[in-house]
Parts: sequence; structure tokens; C-alpha cells
Amino acid sequence: MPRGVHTRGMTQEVKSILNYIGGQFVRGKREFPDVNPADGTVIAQVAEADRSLVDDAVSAARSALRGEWGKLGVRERAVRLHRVADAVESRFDCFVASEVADTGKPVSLASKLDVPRAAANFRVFADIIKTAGLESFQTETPDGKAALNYAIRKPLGVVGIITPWNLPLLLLTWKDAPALACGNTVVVKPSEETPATATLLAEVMKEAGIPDGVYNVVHGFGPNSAGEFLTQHSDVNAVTFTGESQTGAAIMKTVAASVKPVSFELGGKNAAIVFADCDFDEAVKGISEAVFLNTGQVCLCAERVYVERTIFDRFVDALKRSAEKLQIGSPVEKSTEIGPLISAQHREKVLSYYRLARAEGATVVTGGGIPEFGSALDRGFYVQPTVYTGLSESARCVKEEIFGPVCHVAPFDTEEEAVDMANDTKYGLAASIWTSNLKRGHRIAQQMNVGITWVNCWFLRDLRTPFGGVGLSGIGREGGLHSLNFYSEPNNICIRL
Ligand code: NAD
Ligand code: 6OH
Repeated sequence: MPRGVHTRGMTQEVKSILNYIGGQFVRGKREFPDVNPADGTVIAQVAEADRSLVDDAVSAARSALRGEWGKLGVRERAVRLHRVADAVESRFDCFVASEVADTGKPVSLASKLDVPRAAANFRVFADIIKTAGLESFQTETPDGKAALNYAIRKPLGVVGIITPWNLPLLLLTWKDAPALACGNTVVVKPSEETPATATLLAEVMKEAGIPDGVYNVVHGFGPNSAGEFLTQHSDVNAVTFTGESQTGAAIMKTVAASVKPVSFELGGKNAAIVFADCDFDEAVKGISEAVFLNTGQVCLCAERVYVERTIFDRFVDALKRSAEKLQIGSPVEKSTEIGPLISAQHREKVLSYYRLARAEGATVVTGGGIPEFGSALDRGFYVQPTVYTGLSESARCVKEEIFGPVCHVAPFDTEEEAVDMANDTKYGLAASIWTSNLKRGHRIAQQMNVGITWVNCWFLRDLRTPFGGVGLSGIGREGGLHSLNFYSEPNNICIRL
């Protein structure tokens, strides 16, 4: 049996990454390179799915709904999803190595966040689906008798899943796990920048006894490639997407023709508000993580930090020292905290904002350029962790998502001013508030125009909670029952008694 990701040796030298359709690993007519962002080397050739392979994947997914998978009860589906989690855990090092090679993220991060969360995503939704109920109503009828209404959950059918490159396996499984828990079949289109773990997961699905055709992977790009072919497909019942807001808008146009339900987790320009009464060291540590984790490539990252004026200078100085202490280097080194950005193109985008910040009149507190290593890493897509001050609230660098290791810090005098500045954005994904006055924490959290607010923490996740954004940050909520509600259709049954 051909394996989807051909690997050799301890260094995880990946050779070719294949599509996975109807239980078979499939090549395409064309290939594209998969590049290691740490040194610019090509680590794999990826099989691109053309329209006919996307058709094959969708019809494999449709057939699988009518096969063994469609007949399985909830309990047995949950057992299989736990087996998927077990299999991810048993190949932990392989997933970590693939994710690190594809994304350039530090091995410490992939081991702590991405791969454990993939397993947790399967376990959580396997458990939730077993206990999730739906409403029932005893209804009085006009003739004085009664009827019983109750709803059951049915799968949507074939779900198209399109994911980005920043947390590839975490975000894919965040959608795949609840979709499968609800009894759907899926066709996944991972980012062209990070194809490896989606195909590795296919090997795991096979081992875990997920029937052929239930989980399919097509590789390729967005417009006029696998992404668009999938969203256009008339036999795909719903599309769930994580990525840029503009891409969400393009997908929305495409799916409008066939009125497909969508769930969108999109970009952010998230604010952090730091009050003078915060635990100073904890706030500096927390904001440093919120700005620089994954080289700033997390949709939840704080790119706007508002600090009460009385501690502003001290805070900026402490954040500068924290940024300068971060270990930048090879993602495979255990001590590395900051890896490269995902691609040369994305680095150019981030550097264009570094130039723009200067042109807009920013003070560069630290960073603003490219680090030098004197090694092969100089061919990687690194930028320096960067902190700016001094921009006006209308500056483009304060308004637009940069998606790099960078923030702007601005002072505020009153609570109202801080709330107004934090909310003055077209995005609305997440916010964090740092204060030891919990009354104030609650008060401000309730005024934030976002989907997720953290108080004295950041990116602390309970997978049962609603996750998503307002405005340009998305449509709908996933997490816990919210995911089940998207990935299933309630069918209400009314019985006259
Ligand atoms: P992207 O929008 O460029 O690409 C995401 C995916 O969409 C890729 O698989 C891509 O091939 C595909 N795609 C692109 N155009 C398409 C089209 N026309 N039709 C169908 N598919 C298409 O995003 P990215 O650059 O990979 O990721 C970074 C962005 O994702 C940032 O804006 C970030 O904020 C956002 N993001 C949001 C969340 C969230 O939960 N809100 C999570 C992670 C990332
Ligand atoms: C965006 O980059 C991070 C998204 C995180 C989640 O979707 C999650 O479930 O933690």
C-alpha cells in the first residue's frame, strides 16, 4: 500500500505528498514544491488535484455516506474518533517533525500546542456527540389534544474543509473532528504552504478504521485550483473555512450560487488592554506571548496593545526587553522560540508593513528588520520581533492585519478611551484585558465587540466554548455544541398523540 507521505531518515526528508481519495493515495497531473521556511529548501513535491480529482474526492465522500459510515451509530463513531486520537499520539514525533518542516514553527510549540490539540480535538468531539441532546416540546393542539415535537441530528452530507498554514493540523482537526462526529464525510483542502500533516492524517484515518471515502484530501491552491473547485462543487453540502477575510469573501460569492451553509473563522486585528493595576510581570509575559507566539502568525495574536499612561514607559521598556530575549533560530532546536515566517511572499508583506510603520511616523522600540545568522538560516524567511509606538490610531499599521511578530503600543488615560480604541476596527475576533480589578475586567469584557475575550490570560482554550468572530473576523461559532450545530441539520419530528 503506498503511503501518502514518503519519508526517509531521522530528518524527516519528505519526498512526495499525495492526495487521498476514496482510501487511495493519488498523484495528480501536476506537482508543486513544498518549501521549508527555515532555509528555503524544497522538502517535497505535492500532487496537485485538478478538477477531475476534486470530483473524484467529492463522489468518494458521497458514496461513503451510503456505506458503513452512514450506518454507524454515534457510539461507534465516537470509538473510532478516539482511535484516531490514539493513532495521532502514537505517531506524535512524526506529526511534530512534519509540521515543523512545513511551517518553520519551533519544535517546542508544535509539541506543546499543535499536535496535542489535534488529538484533543478528536477526543472532545467524540465525547460531546455522545451526550448532546436536542429540544423536545409537548404541544397543545387546537382540538385540546396534544402533539410531541422532538428534533434529531442528521449529518449535512459532504463537508468541504479549507484551512490555512499557520496552525495546519490544529485547525484542520478542529473542523474535521466535529464534522466526522456528526456523521458527515469530508473533503479537506489544506493550505498549499503546509500540505504534509493532512496527508499524514490520512494514514492515521486508515489505521484507525475510518472507512475509505470518509476523509479525503485534495492538494492545491485557491482560485482556479482545488480550493475553488471544491467550494464550487454542486455536491458539496457545506463549506467550513479558516483563513483571510478577503478569501472568505471570495468563497462566499462562490457558494452563493448553490446556497451552501458556511462557517468562517477569519482574520483579526486584536487588542490587548493593560491597566496600571495589573500584575505587571504576568502582563508583560502574557502580552509577549500574545504578540510573538508562532512568530505572530495566530489569528488571535495581539497587534494593538493599549497601556494605561501611568505605566506606559515602564511597560514598553519591559516588552522591548522581553522581545529582545526571545531565542530566534532553527525550528528544530529545542530552545528556539521564534522561527521564520511561512514564506518569502509573506515575509515581503510583513516587511512592507515594517517600512510603512516608519513612513507613518512610528518610533521603532525594537526590531523592524531581518536578523542575521551567518548560516543557512539566512536563506529562511525570518524577521525580527518588533515593537512600535507613536502611530496615530488611523495609521494603516494600526488598522490592517499584519500577521507577523509585531505590535503597536499606545497609551490611554481612561477606561472609556481604551474601550473605544480597542473597538475601533472592522475586525472582531479576540481581546485580552489585564487588570487585578475583576469588576473592571468583567465590565470591559462585556463591552468588547469580539467573539472571545480573555482576562489576565490569552489563548487559554476550553474546547466546549463558542469560538469565532464578528465583522471581518467571521461568520458563526464553532466549539462544543456550536460545532455540532453547524455540522448537523436538526430534523424536527412532530407526532400527533
Ligand atoms: P488564505 O485565506 O490565504 O488561505 C486559506 C486557505 O484558503 C488555503 O487553503 C488557500 O489555498 C484557500 N483559498 C485561497 N483562495 C481561495 C478561493 N478563492 N477559494 C477557495 N479556497 C481558497 O489564508 P492564509 O494566508 O493561509 O492564513 C492566514 C489568515 O488566516 C490570516 O488572515 C489569519 O488571521 C487567518 N486565520 C484565522 C483564524 C480564525 O480562527 N479566525 C485562524 C487561523 C488563521
Ligand atoms: C488562529 O490562528 C487560531 C485559531 C484557534 C482555534 O481555532 C482554536 O480552536 O483554538
